[in-house]
Amino acid sequence: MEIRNIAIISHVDHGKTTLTDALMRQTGMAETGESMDNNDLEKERGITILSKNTSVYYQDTKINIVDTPGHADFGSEVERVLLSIDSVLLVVDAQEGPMPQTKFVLKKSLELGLKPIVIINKIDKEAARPDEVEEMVYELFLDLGANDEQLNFTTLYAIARDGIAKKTLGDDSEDLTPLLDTVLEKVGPASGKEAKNKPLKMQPFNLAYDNFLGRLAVGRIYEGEIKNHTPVIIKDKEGGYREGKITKLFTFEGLKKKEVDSAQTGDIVMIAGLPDIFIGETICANKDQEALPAINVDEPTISLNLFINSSPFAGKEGKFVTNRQIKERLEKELEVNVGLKIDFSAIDHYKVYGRGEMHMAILLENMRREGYEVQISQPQVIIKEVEGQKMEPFEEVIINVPEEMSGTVIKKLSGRRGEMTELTPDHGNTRIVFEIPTRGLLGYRNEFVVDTKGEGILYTRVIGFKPYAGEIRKHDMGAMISMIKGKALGFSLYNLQDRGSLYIEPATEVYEGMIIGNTSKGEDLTVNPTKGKQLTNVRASGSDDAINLNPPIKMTLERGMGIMSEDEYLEITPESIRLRKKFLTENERIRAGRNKG
Ligand SMILES: Nc1nc2c(ncn2[C@@H]2O[C@H](COP(=O)(O)OP(=O)(O)OP(=O)(O)O)[C@@H](O)[C@H]2O)c(=O)[nH]1
Ligand SMILES: [Mg+2]
Repeated sequence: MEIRNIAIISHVDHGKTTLTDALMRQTGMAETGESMDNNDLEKERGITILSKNTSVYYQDTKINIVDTPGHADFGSEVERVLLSIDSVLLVVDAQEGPMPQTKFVLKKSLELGLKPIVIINKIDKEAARPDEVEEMVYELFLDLGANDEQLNFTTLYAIARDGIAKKTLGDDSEDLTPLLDTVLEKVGPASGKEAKNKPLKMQPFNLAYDNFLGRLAVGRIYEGEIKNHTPVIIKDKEGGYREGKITKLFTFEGLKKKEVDSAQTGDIVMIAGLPDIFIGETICANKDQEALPAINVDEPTISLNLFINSSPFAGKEGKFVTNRQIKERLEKELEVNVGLKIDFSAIDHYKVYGRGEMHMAILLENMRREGYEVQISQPQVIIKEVEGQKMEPFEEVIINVPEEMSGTVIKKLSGRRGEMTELTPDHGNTRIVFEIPTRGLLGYRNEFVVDTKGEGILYTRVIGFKPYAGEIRKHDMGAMISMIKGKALGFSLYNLQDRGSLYIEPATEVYEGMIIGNTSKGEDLTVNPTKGKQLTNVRASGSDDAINLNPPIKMTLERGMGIMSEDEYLEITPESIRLRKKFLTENERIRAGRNKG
């Protein structure tokens, strides 16, 4: 049977998974309602976090499909996938047009010599402008240096949600047949005869984990055949090799994995039995074979310290709270989370290194769902030294805001050592592009939302390490800190809300040292949120319910990571996310402050 290997790529939310699901449904590989986004967090957030494999059969051909995540924090994962497939479906929203991540994934694809098939999706949207968007995509191909062959791309129009693809906008197609036909026509078979007769060569581009089987590797067979229960040689990036044995072998079929005895050249398989296998190594039949070109995994850019929860409320909500339980969980994470690094050497914490705030937040969110309690320190940018020079990660920030807000945005980013590289009008809005140290960007997102009244759009993407940009002064928000343990009362919160924005609502249990809000003045303020009503202050109906409280700013993982200061911890439990001072009493904080100075 012939094989085709493709990946679906796009900016976040443009419809990759919806399209993949529809392809599976129409080829009989999945039922209505089944989706590639199948872990809880993906379902809840409505985004793809991990790239995943499936395959469908069409006209006696097996089409392996990798559905990739669109969020920029996972960009390096998409890059790895692109090395292992033969073509991509580039999905572009018919209203939004090409967005920052469209550009990134297209650029990588073109550099690798792939010939994308373009799918203008969501043509059913009221504000869809497929012709205009097609033109914009063409411009983007040009800008990115596409060669003639690549420029001559095929465009399809789709309503992925309804499982429809068309070759021209006027077609009355009712399913995805035009897309499947295009794939067979435009994407070359995964291997020729020559490769088939060679000894095995396969390369993992992803990892997975199974409680019984241990680490699993997902990879493409470039040459020869892979057989279950056979010994193999693993060639590493340093030119060394080690021995191993395949103990289980799977191919992908719809949403399932199918256990097989052997698989052919060109196929994408998942194997068990190699507990120390890593991305980009070459699995082959004998040690004299040449290794495939290595696949690089991008380095982490930020780090944070992870502790056992030491707050006065520790252990109240979590099932797993001990050092040992947390360590085991983190070790398990390393089996699959390729961009993550963890240093276990410190006595009182684990140092976790990741690719961005979202990347870190997903790990922590998964842990709290599973019943873990932890607390973390403020995320820090990784600074390294290369040939005597201090280097730090930089990001490209692409912003779209109403014109009148652009001044504030430019001023803030410039103040954080950003350099503007583009400023263009965009349909009544302004498009602003900055290059800025990640350090300057940490915590900016929350300010951006406030400054642009929620109307601005902000995308960021790591572009690599560059020379250290010098000191960045950020004006820290002050914290409103509870001086007491107890239940917050509406009456006290009402009085406090003039002095800043609150993170809690009435009846929230608080403890001494817990941060219940920020202060507009910018200085820390210790308060009592549990104070009862004083008779002289009773007004109107006088009941707590009648008090007009502003809705609190809900503390989330990402918000907490963004606004926390160096002398604070974020406490993360299955039920709650609380910000607290490292030193819980005011006396301790004063003493610590003195010692520092
Ligand atoms: N109107 C309309 N909405 C669509 C269409 N296709 C997908 N959507 C919606 O767009 C949203 C995002 O779809 P997904 O398939 O999750 O997007 P994605 O590209 O996989 O997103 P990430 O994996 O997070 O990058 C969902 O709410 C879909 O229902 C379409 O053809 N028309
Ligand atoms: Mg998706």
